[in-house]
Amino acid sequence: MSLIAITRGVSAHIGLCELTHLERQPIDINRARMQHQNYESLLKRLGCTLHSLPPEEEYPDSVFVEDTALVLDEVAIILRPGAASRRGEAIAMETVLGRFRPLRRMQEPARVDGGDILQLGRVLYIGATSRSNDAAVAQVRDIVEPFGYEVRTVAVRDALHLKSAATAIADNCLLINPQMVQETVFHGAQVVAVHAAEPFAANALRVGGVIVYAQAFPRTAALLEARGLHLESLDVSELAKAEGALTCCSLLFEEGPAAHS
Ligand code: CIR
Repeated sequence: MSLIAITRGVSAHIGLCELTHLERQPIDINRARMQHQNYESLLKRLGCTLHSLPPEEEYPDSVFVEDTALVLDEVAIILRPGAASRRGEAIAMETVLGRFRPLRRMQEPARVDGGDILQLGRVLYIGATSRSNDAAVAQVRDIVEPFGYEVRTVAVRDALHLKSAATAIADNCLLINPQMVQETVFHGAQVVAVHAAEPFAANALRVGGVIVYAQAFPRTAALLEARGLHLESLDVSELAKAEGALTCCSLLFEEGPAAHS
């Protein structure tokens, strides 16, 4: 089975992105595009089949494709992103994801970004943040429960998304910032805390047995390597100015036994 990675090029207007916890800084579009290309090249080198979509120039944040959909083995849910400026991004994903999964669509008034949905086996944790609401939790639950998934909500402090605060680094093991999310909410999962001097270091992208990780967090990287994890580090500093991290820039999933047209 092959791992599919869906990405989208960086909009020339990324400087007009949504920002919640960061001050606006100028973003060098050429550097941002170079960093994004390096990200795509690394995913290919790690064995992903890359579907690189062209930039959607009118959507400043559209490089952050993770927020547009939730892809499970059985179904893909086209989400309603929490920021009104981002809603249109999800529409373009329907055509692409429809090739791989049966589709369901989140309906108004529900809203949630994919960055708020963390899958650990058959459990989906949904962050309660400024981007999500109870209607989204209810709709996701209705769609996924018949497939045997459980949905749990998680309180998140001072972070844009749940996956700014916690991401999986191995089966049943999470990298977390304990200031942003309580480790006990992840029933039984092992947790590793980020280095205290690196509060934004909890977003890691697991690709097979490799952890794709931001160069900006060397102290947490050292903690992870000391645990025997294989890291591939990337400079994503320009994308970070748009409050994006590593998981945000792709939708990653197994191609699956049968494609759906
Ligand atoms: C936003 O605020 O929506 C974008 N500037 C950043 C989105 C990052 N996405 C993610 O973490 N999943």
